[in-house]
Amino acid sequence: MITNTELEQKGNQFPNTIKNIRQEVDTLYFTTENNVILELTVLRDSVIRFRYGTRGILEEDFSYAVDPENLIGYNHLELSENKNFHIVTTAKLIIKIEKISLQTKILDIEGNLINEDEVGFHYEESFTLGGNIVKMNKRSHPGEAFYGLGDKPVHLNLRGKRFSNWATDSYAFGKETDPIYKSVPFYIGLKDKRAYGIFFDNTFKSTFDFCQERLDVTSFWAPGGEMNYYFIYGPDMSEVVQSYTHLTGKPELPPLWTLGFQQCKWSYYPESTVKGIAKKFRDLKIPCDGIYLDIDYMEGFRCFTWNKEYFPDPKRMVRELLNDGFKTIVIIDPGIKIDPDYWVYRQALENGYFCKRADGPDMIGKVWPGECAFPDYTNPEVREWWAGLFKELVGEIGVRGVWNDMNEPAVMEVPGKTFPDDVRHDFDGHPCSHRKAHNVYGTQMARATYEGVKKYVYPKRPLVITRSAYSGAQRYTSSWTGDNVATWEHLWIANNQVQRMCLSGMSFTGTDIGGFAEQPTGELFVRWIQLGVFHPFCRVHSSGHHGDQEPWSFDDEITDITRSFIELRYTLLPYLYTMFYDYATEGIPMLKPLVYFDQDDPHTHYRSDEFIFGNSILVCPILEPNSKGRRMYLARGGWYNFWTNEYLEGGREIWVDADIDCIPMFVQKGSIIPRYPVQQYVGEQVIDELKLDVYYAEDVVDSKVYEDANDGYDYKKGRYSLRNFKLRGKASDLTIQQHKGGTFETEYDTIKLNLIGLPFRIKKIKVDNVAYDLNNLDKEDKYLKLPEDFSVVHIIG
Ligand code: MIG
Repeated sequence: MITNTELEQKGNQFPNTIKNIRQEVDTLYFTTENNVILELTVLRDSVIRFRYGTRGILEEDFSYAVDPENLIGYNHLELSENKNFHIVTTAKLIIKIEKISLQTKILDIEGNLINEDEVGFHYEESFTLGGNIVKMNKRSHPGEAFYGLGDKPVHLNLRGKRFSNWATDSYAFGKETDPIYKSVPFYIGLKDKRAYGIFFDNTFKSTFDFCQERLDVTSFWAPGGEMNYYFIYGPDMSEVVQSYTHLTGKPELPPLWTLGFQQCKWSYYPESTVKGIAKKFRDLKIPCDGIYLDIDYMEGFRCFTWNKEYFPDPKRMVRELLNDGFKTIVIIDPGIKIDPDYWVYRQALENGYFCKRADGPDMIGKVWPGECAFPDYTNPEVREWWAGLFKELVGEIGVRGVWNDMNEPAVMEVPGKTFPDDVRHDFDGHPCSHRKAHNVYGTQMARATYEGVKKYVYPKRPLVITRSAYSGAQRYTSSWTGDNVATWEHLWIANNQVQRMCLSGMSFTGTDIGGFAEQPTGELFVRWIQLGVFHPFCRVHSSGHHGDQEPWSFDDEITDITRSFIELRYTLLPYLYTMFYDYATEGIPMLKPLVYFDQDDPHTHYRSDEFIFGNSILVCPILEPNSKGRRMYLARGGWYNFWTNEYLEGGREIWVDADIDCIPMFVQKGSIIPRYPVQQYVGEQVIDELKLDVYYAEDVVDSKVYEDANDGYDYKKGRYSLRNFKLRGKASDLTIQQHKGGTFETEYDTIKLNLIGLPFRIKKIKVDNVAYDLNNLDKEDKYLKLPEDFSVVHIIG
């Protein structure tokens, strides 16, 4: 027998001595004697790309995740050498490349070691599949902590564990199930108070090992493609996350109603049921903005059709729901039913838009409609066609949002629950197998959907929700965490997942509140609502056969508490919207894990229950039944109990009372929290005043409120209102300055200040240098009423 022993037995191969260096503007090429190339690009002083080729070859450069326009702007780049190393110096980093091994060390500009290769880049040639298995080993240090990686349903700190990234339909997944729906090959390391990030932009099934196999090594690898990673330096975790989000893209502002409450079910049908649910929300005065139609609205699960028996006149229904403030969102799956009489199937077939097997036939698999074929969304022409399919659904019928499910892609009754590896994809002109395209399939579907919804919902803004995602998906879509379960453990998972997604560039995420599978008790439901109203995407969803899961499905007490928390969310809409504005403009995560908030405090490194909602509200969910409160860690700094206004110094564990109608919640001193009145849906009322809850601090604290027309694109032409506040507190006075930007005129002309925690009795107030009649303060329920365009208010004790 003849065997190719050389190819099969080479094992791990390592770069050897550097023989040649070449520089092209911001990029350096180091080539070794055995023909390994390291392409090192300085994107920013603190963002360096490392890319390795073997046999002297680099692949054609292409990424779905990275937005190339975001990659400019370093201040300094210098190449030097000493006996053992070539040295690249930027304004923030020193990168040493060892001459005999190509191994790298990265130091900050003061010379502190941030990250270094252990054996560094190595590879194995893959005879069976072609190309290389590409590998990277980094040295890890005791106490180094790791965060990120998308939707992993585990503790925030990833140390001691190994994970893979391969989008997987994971019905009723559990704590530690891996992988699940999303692939975000980005992690953050925190060592000696300094944070850095590594984004391994490789779409194959990558694996990350955080000191599990070897206590002092973190490694990552993939069975194909290139070793291609971005090193992102902080030293603050916030800078790492913002740079990563900048690199992989930020979303546009969503319409404000998508931050309102959303009610979903598998499934609400027929029309009378949908209407009945909507009416009940209004009758019970529980605010709600979005109502969702799951797969049963379609004719035999054919996308872009309606079951006319259940929904005889969808356009009328959607309009009537809208008249009552409900926006309709429908599900669209990737599987297209094989049916020669079905126009969507025929169009795709005739144009060759379906994914094909290696030998030519279409990829056929079973999903809800039965046997289906699947559009290849990695083909730009297919995406354009797909976008056009939303013309009737969105443009004519008036659907406002689309929910993409099953896009891992999920296939029923087959091993692996997805496409076989040999399926072919266009990959935007870089043809490849499913091994490479699998993890981006869902994102490219959501992207095509986004383009369609955006076009036909114009001049309004679109909403897309996806289950599967790869890094960068946040540019097009929001997401939810898939099929969770109505258990207390899943409430813990939900809390960790949404925080993790926020650290991973995908803030606009929520969980199926109450649990998708099985049925929650009223108590679990209400504890989940109490957490869910603080998640950027806030939707109740559940599977039909497990009973009802509307706010009124339990008992009156649960209904009342649920209402009060949904109302709380609606009063906080301007705060949420401002938070989204910071995310959309600067990549700031909407929720901040405690470690992000205060990485210098080691107590935060293993904390995951507590998080910061926006910039200044610390929330800690109740995660156990029969609780009257809980112990929690109050982060360092000064905090006011949201419910009692009691002031506490943080940096310690405390017991907090929180009976069934309460969640532990604290506001950071110096904050100004904007509030709207309760509305049953966004736009129900003219907002005739903005309330600002002002939490006194003997300090100088900045805050802001962003507002615009809540929908549409006028804000891009400057028609927004951005109020920047500077609070200055002293022992016996408090001043608040306002600086207003943008040309949007808010509807209200009054701002009402609610002063909390003032350590002195007010003797005098001046508004833009005019004395304010203190008698009014008593009349106005202790609120200080100011013209909305005030410049400075001075409160004197
Ligand atoms: O195979 O459309 O995660 O939210 O309700 C199940 C029906 C398909 C899975 C989604 C879930 C949705 C359900 N879908």
